[in-house]
Amino acid sequence: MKFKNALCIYPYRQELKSVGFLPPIGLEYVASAIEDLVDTVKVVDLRYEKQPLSAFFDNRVDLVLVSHNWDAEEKFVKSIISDIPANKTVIVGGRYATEYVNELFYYIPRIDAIVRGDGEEAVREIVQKGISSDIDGLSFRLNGKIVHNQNRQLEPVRSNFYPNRKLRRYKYLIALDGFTSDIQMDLMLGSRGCPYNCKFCDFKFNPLGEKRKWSVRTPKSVVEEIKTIEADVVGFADDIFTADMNWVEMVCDLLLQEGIKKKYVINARLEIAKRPDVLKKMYKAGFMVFLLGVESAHDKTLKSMKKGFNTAKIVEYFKILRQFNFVYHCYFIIGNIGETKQEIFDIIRFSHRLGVDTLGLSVLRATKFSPLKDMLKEFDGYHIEAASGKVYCDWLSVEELQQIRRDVYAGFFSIPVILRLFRKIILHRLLTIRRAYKIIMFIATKKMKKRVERKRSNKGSNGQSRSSNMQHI
Ligand code: B12
Ligand code: SF4
Repeated sequence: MKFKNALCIYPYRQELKSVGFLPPIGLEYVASAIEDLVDTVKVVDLRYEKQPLSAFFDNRVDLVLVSHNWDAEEKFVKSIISDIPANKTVIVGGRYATEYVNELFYYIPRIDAIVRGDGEEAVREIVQKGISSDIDGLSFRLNGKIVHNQNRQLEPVRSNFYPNRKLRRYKYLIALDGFTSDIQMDLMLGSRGCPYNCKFCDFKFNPLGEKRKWSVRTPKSVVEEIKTIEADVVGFADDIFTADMNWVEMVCDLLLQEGIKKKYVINARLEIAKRPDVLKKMYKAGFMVFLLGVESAHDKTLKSMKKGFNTAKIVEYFKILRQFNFVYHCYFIIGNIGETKQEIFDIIRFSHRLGVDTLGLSVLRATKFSPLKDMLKEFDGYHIEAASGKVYCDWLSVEELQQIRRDVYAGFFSIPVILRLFRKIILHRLLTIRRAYKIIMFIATKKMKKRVERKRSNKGSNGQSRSSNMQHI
C-alpha cells in the first residue's frame, strides 16, 4: 500500500449555529471504504472536536483526506489545509471541491489532488497506487500543471457497504439556534438519484452536472444498517425516499418485524398520498417527518416547472395526508418566474389551507447546471445574481425577495400552527415534559439575556450621547 495511516477532516466550525448538527456521512463513507487497506483511519469533525487538530498529526499519518462541501468558511478551510504538515499527502473531495477544482488548486497550493464526485473507490485506488493518471475522477498536480483524469462513472447505491459508525468520535445531537437537545440524530442513504425531472431542480445533478440513475438498496440492507445506528432519529439523505412505495412498504415491514423503534425523516413527493395503505405502515414503523416539495401556490408555475401536479391535486393529496400525524415540512420557492409579490404571499393562505406544519422557503436559484438558465432567457427583466445564483427581476430585487421570505415565515407561523406541530411531536414521543421544560428554560434565559444586553447598550449609548452633548456644550 502507498499509504498506511489516514486522517479524515471535516473542516467546518460554524454549521452548528444553524441546523448543521448532522454527521458528515460523505466523509465517513470515504473513511470506511479504506478501513481494510490501511493500518489506521481517524475521522475528525472540527465542529465538535475539543483537541487542536495538530494533536492528530503524528508522524505516522501519511494521508490527509479533507471534505470540502460548501463555500462557507472558505478562509478557515484554506487555513486548515494550508497548515497540514509538509510530509503528508493532501487529498480534497466533496461537492464544492468537485465544482471548483481549478480554483482550489490555485487558491490552496497545499492540495496535492482532488477527487471529483464519489470518493469511495477513488480513495481506495489512491491508497493502493498513490496519485496516478489511472484513477478516474482524480485531478492532480504534475510538473506545475493540473491534470484532470476522465470522470468516474456514477455508481448505483451499494447495499452491502455503508459507513462504519464505530469510527465516530462524537455524539450528533439535534441542536437549533444555540439549543442542544439530548436527541441523537444520524444520516444514511436508502437510495441515490431521482427518477423525476422537475425543471427548477439541481438536486438531481452532481456538481459535474451529471444525473445519477435512480437506484435503491435492498430493504434488508437498509434495515441492517439501521440496526448499527445508535441515534433515536435517522434522516435519509436520499434525494427522494418514496419514488417506489412498494419498496418503502418492504422497508416498513422489516422494521416492524424487527421491532426497531426509531423515528425517520425523509424527502418525499406528494404522490405518497396515493398509497394510504403504505402511509399507515410508515406511521407504525416510525416515519415522522416528510420533507415535501410543494414549490408554488399557483398552477401556472407548477406547470412551467413540470412538477407533475397542480394545486387541485395538492389539495386532494393533503386531504389524505391530514389523516396521518406525520409532520409535513413543505418547501416553497420565493420568486418563481412570473409570480407577483401578492402571488408569493399566497403561500401563507395555501399552506394553512393544506395543513402544512413547517415551511422551508428558498429564493429561486439557477446554479451552474440548472435547466432554469435556458428558461430564463425567454423572460424579459429576469436576472441571475452571479455569486449566489439567485434569480431576481427588475421589479423584485434579491433583498426584497429575502424580505418577502421573512414576511411569509412570520405570516405562516400562527399559534394554531405551532400548537399542532407540538401536538404531533408529542404524539411521536419526541417532546417529553422534561424536554419541553428544558426548551422553555432555554428560550426564557435567552430572552432575559437579550433584555439585559439591550438595557446595558441603552445605558452605554445614553452615556455616549451625554458625553457628546457635553462636547457640544
Ligand atoms: C444532509 C445535507 C445537508 C446537511 C449537511 C450535514 C453534513 N454535515 O454533511 C446540512 C443540513 C447541514 C446541509 C446544509 C446545506 N446544504 Co445540504 N444537503 C444535504 C443532503 C440532503 C445530503 C448530503 C449527503 O450526506 N449526501 C450523501 C453523501 C454520501 O454524499 P456526499 O456528501 O456528496 O459525499 C460523497 C462525495 O461528495 C465525496 N466526498 C465527500 N467528502 C469527501 C472527502 C474526500 C477526501 C473525498 C475523496 C471524497 C469526498 O464522496 C462521498 C461519497 O460518495 C444533500 C442532498 C443529497 N441528496 O446529497 C444536500 C445538498 C448537499 N445541500 C445543498 C445545499 C445548497 C445546502 C446549503 C447551502 C443550503 C442553504 N442554503 O443553507 C447548506 C450549506 C451548509 C453550509 N455549511 O454552508 C446542495 C448542494 C448544492 C451544491 N451545488 O453544492 C445539496 C446537493 C442539495 C441541493 N441540491 O439543493 N445540507
Ligand atoms: S425536485 Fe425532487 S422530485 Fe423533482 S427532480 Fe428534484 S429531487 Fe426529483
